[in-house]
Amino acid sequence: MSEQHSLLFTQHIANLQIRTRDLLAREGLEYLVIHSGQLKRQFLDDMDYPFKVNPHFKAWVPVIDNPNCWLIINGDDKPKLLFYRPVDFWHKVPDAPEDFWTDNFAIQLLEKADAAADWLPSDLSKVAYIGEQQELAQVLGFGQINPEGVINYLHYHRAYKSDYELMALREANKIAVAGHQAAKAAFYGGGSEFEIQLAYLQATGHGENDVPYGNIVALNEHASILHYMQLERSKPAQHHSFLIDAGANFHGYAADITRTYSFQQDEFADLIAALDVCHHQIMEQLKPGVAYPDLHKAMHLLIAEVLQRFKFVDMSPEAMIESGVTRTFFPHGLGHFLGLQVHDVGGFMADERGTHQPAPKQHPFLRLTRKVEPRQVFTIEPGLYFIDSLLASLRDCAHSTAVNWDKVEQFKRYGGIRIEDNLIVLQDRTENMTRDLGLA
Ligand SMILES: [Mn+2]
Repeated sequence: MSEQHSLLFTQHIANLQIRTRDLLAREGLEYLVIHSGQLKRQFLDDMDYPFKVNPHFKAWVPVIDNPNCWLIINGDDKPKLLFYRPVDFWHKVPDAPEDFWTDNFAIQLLEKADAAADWLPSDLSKVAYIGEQQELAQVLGFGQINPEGVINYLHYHRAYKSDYELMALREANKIAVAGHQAAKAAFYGGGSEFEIQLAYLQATGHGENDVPYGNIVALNEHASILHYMQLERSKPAQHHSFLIDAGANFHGYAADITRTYSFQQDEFADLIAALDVCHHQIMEQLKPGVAYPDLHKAMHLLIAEVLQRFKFVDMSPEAMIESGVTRTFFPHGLGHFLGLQVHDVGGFMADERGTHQPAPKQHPFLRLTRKVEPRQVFTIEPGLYFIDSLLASLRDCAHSTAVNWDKVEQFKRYGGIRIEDNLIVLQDRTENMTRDLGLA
C-alpha cells in the first residue's frame, strides 16, 4: 500500500510542480510560500481552537495537524518544507517526518515558529505568501499576499485530481462507508441521535475534530433541517426516519455521503426508493461535456414526477417546474465539487483567470456551474423534504390548491430525504466511489 502511495504521490507532486512553474512565469513571481497556519486562541482563555490547516498546504503535504510549517516552491527546485517541531513538554511534538511522502521534499526542521524567516528566500519582493496570517506576511515583507491571479489559478486547476488524489478520495469513502453501516445499524437498533453519532465515530476511528464537517444525524422531523447540527441525547418516542450526512478524512481529502432510512417498510420507504431511482438516472448523465446546471434542472423534473406520482401535488411536472413548486421540496443544489475541501473551490469558474459563472437565477443555491470534465470529482445529492417555512410560503401562493395538504402533513414526521454519493468522472466512464463500496 505505502509503496503505491509513494509512487502516486511523487507523480502528484510532479503535476503540482508543472502547475507552479506555469503560474509563476505568468505572474512574474519567483516563489510561492505556503503557510500551514497558526493556532488561534479562544477569547479570554488559554485554550486554542482546533487547528484547521490551509488547504493549499495540504494540497502538497499530507499533514493536517501541524501549524507553523512553510512550503517554499518555484516549480523547478525540490520543494522545501520547513517542518515545525518545537521543544515542548506540554504537548505531543510531531515526529520528524519519515513517511511515504517525505522523499519529495527538502525538509528543514523548525524548532521555533519565528525562526521561519531565516529560511525564506532573502529577497521577498517577487514572492507570494499563500496563507491566512496576512499581518505576519506583511511584517516578513512578502511582495504579494494571496494575489487573486494566483489563488484563482490554483482553485481552478484544483478541480482536476491526480491519481494520488483519486486514491485518497476512495480511501476517505471507504472510511465513511464503514461509519454509515454502523450508523444504520444503530438507527434500526433504536438509538438516539447521540448514540448513532458515537457509533459512526467509533467505526471511522475519527474524533469530532477529525471529520471533514460536522455530521448531520437527524431522526424524524429533524431531517427537514438542511444543516441540523444538534445531537439529541434522548430517544424519540417512535423512530420514523433517519437522515445521516457524514464524511471522513484521508490525508486531508474528504468524503461527503448522505443516506436516508425509513424505520418501517411504509410509503416513506417507497418515496426513498423513488428518489434513489432519480439519483441513478441523473448519475448516468454525469459525463464529460455536460453542463452541471442542466443535471440540476433535469433532477427537478424527475422530482416533480415523483411529487405527482405519490399524489403530493396535482399538477403536471412541467407546470410544477414553471411555477417553482419543486423548489419547495428540493430547495438546495444537486451537488458540488469534492476534494481537499468538502465544498471544494472553483465551482463557479469559467476559466483559470477565475471568470465568475453565477448560478442560474432560479437556482441560487447551486454551487457548481462549470462544465463537467475528466478527473473532476462530484457529489450528486438530490433531496425531497417537508420543511415548515417553505411549505408555509407554498400554502400562501396561487398553487396551494394543487397540493394535497393532508398527505404533506402526514409526511412531516419523516422530515425529508437526501441521498448523496461521491463520483469521479473519467474520460470513458464515471466511477461511483460510494456505491462501489456496497453502500446501498
Ligand atoms: Mn454534500
